[in-house]
Amino acid sequence: MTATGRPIIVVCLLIFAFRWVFLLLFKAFVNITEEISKRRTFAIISHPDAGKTTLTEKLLLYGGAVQLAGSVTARKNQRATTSDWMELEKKRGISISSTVLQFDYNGYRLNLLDTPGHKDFSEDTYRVLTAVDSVVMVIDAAKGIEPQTRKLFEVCRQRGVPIFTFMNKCDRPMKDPLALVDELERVLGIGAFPVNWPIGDGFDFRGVFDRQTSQMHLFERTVGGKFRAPVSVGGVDDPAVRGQLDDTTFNKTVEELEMLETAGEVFDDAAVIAGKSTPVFFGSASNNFGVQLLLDGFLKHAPAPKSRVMGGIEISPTNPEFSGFIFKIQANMDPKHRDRIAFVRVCSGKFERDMTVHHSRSAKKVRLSSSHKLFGNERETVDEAFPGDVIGLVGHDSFGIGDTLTTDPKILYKEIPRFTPEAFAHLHNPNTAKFKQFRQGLEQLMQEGVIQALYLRNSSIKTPLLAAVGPLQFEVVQFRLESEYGAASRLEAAPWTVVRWLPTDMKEDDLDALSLPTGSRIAYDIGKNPVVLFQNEWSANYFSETNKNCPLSALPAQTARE
Ligand SMILES: Nc1nc2c(ncn2[C@@H]2O[C@H](COP(=O)(O)OP(=O)(O)OP(=O)(O)O)[C@@H](O)[C@H]2O)c(=O)[nH]1
Ligand SMILES: [Mg+2]
Repeated sequence: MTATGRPIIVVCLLIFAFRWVFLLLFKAFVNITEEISKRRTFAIISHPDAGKTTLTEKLLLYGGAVQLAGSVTARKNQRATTSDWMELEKKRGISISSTVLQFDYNGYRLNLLDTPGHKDFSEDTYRVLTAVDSVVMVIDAAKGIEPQTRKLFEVCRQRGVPIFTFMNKCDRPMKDPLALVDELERVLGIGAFPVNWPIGDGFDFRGVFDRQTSQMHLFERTVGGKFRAPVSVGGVDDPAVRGQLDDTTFNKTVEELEMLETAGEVFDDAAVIAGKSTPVFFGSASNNFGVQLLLDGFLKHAPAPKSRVMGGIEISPTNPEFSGFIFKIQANMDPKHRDRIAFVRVCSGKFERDMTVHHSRSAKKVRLSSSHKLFGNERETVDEAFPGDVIGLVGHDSFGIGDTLTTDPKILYKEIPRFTPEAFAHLHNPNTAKFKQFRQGLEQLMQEGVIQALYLRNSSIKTPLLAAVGPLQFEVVQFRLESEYGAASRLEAAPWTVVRWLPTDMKEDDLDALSLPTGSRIAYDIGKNPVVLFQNEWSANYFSETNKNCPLSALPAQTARE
């Protein structure tokens, strides 16, 4: 036998001896690839009140995940939606915190994240955007693109996230649909392809024309939009469909459709996946009009989980090593279980309950025994999860937002954005007997990233100065302290609106030597990094003029360097 022939025989013998191992590995690879192809993980985003929670609710109804949609208006009767489950959300009728809902539909596993629209809660929304593979952008068809939608869109564009657009509230007098599509292109600078087109608007909104199948979908209203809307479908010339429309509505729709056809744009899947073009759907979430078409159209074109690039290394979802990162922490979701859930987006490999992983923050090995699939504030034990899935882990106090969990310690995700606080206040405990609950509640809310704590330098005040992105977050803190920890609190406004971080290597003497504008104060963040609090931007600029050797940063040094 030749010398070159021998190694080949050895390899063949090895393959034969370990054929079961190879077969098992191959099967596992096929299995994970198949599971990934079924996953669609997306967020619903928009300006406040455009109808995100209503749409979420209706997607659950059409996805078969709930039998009866809990209408948002029904909150008055204390019946909450699945998505807005917090006490304060029910009371105020606005979303305060993002919600994860996992359900199966048509062979897909959907991980849907409903986000809050208000800018004071945008930190939560932005974190969610790191965990999804696509978004549905909801626009109030009467208002067009509103400021917060534009900001969120920018974040999606920077991340290259594919965007699907739902023009909602077509049952109300709306802007001209051609003008709405034009606005997407002009204001957001993105290509827009209307997948369907509204037939009539306001009270005369009758349905939509599906441009991909050339079918008219005429809907019937159901009481309170609780059940799926009955629909009759037919071509433009179908007499049964034509007979249901008045001449004006019919002619206007046909005319607009002809104009769209003349423009000659075609659906470009690659442009959608690259985030350069958005498919546009029209409808009315509260009336269930166009929801099914949105869901089916979304699933047809939305991407499955893809690779993530971290520090120049591409981590494929099919990588056999498990990895994921924590993008949200929330305590007391279920009054029956007063515990804390860390939300993990699985990025690669297979998650198995009881597995041991490397935890990036502590650099320790941890066993993940309490894992859950989430549906609003309801949870169910989950034994395995695949890339794209969002799971909830309970019982790990050392977990923080941004942490990576992985079986390969070389993988480290740095996905989570940080925000500069713009609202400041002191929070006092008026009831000394409740000191423990007050402190425990505050610590928990800080871990969730709802607020940050700053400590004024040379101050006799013991309570920390709280810093938040917007003042509504203070309201949430006070409400949650009271309802979840039984601790009342008193808020005292602070005079600052701007915080800037100083170089971390500054010594106490250096701080003494700084020339501070009137009304400014030095403080320390939770990591003992020095900051300066200013009354306004002007004051911060003045500081930079007078302290030329002391650069200011809008974020702590570590984050700013990343
Ligand atoms: N007429 C009409 N009203 C709607 C429609 N969809 C939602 N609404 C109403 O719009 C209001 C806001 O709806 P939400 O779903 O709470 O809006 P949201 O975008 O989740 O709001 P935030 O989460 O607070 O930003 C509610 O009163 C809904 O009933 C619709 O299709 N037509
Ligand atoms: Mg909402």
